[in-house]
Amino acid sequence: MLNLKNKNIVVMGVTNKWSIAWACAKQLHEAGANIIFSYYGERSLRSLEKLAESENVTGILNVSCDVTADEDVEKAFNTIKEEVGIIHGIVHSVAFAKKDELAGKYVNTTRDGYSLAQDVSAYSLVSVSKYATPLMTEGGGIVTMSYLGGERVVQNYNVMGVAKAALEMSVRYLAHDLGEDNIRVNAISAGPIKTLSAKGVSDFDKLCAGYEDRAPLKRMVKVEEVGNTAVFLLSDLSTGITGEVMHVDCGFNILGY
Ligand code: IMJ
Repeated sequence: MLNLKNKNIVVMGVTNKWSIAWACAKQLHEAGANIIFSYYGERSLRSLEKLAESENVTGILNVSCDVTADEDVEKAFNTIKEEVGIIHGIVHSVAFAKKDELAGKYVNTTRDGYSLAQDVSAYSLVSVSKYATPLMTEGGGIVTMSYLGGERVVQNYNVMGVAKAALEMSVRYLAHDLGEDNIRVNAISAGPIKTLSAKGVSDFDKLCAGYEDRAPLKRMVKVEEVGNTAVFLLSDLSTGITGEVMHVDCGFNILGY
């Protein structure tokens, strides 16, 4: 049942070998899926080409997609339609906020910084869903990445936390809309992972140390565990699950202290 053979899955958001999107692609590939990568910028394309060679996970298509422009999202999915035909799943692993707004006080968030974070990190899922669903004629799954800072205050997460709150609520509204087409929409709320996006975060090492002490499983979550959950949520083992935000965080979110 956990077999994604002949399933075409779009993976958005690989920038380097630490990317959560890359871990998802590897696990999906191992489960038999055909992967279509969407990338943003030449540097990410070169990363994808290098990774394909070194880790033997080659996409059936690499397509450029700037998620902040509807025309570009539309164009990307038109290309996918022409080259591949139908798709069965999407991994949306895309987020961005200005670095200086991921430190200090949330009250100092600028209007521009707020819209940028919302645009790239939350609205992009809506736009992608709109242009991708016409290709999902056999039903399918959409999975996005969230974080605990979208439900509770996590120091420095600030404007990204508010974007993740919007993203998680979009998951529910999209699940409601797309259910009739047998398209399921879910989020994975991953524990902290040392990606490039996390490395610059102030006090990240301190946060990790506290995590290993306090999380029920007494360790950090592995990026492969997030990838495996994406496989599950895109497979027929999870056909009853939609609109869900699934914590893959070694249990950290249950703590009340
Ligand atoms: C990010 C910022 C502050 C605290 C944080 C994080 N904690 C964790 C993260 C505690 C775990 C990583 N995370 C969950 C993210 O969603 C990161 C998003 C992000 C990171 C950057 C860094 C570089 C940059 N812009 C960014 N935009 C989004 O310029």
